[in-house]
Amino acid sequence: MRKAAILLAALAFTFISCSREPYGSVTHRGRDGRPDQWVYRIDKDSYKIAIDTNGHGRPDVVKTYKDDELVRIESDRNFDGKADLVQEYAHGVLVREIHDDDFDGKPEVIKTFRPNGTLAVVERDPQERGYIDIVEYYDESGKLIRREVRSK
Ligand SMILES: [Ca+2]
Ligand SMILES: [Ca+2]
Repeated sequence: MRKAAILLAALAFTFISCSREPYGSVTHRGRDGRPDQWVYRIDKDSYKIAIDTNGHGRPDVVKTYKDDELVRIESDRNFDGKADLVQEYAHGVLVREIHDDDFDGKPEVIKTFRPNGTLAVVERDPQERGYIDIVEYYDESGKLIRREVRSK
């Protein structure tokens, strides 16, 4: 289950880097006439909106919509062409974040949020091997209440 989650995240992380083909139809251009927003249809219910936030010509934020509801935002925060933060939404509320905070292309932290927006669980893979080693549980005030270290 945990492994599947990480695999899924890894898959998600490849989206920006391996899309050599066009990012989709251009829906907006910057002042210099260069495209800075694209829409890409996945299937009849889903599409992605890709946004170039810093004018370097390729998307660094990709939002996925299903039935016109935001379900996922992938961000490339250091502009190296690879997504390093994935945020998942359910009914407009952030439920999960997958972080690659050292920008090496491998996620090391997964945060899960409660429906009221408070952080509930942090799963850590500090060695970035694709397994969760540490699970931290937080109460609604943000206090760490339990920390589990998983043995291999
Ligand atoms: Ca990046
Ligand atoms: Ca990483």
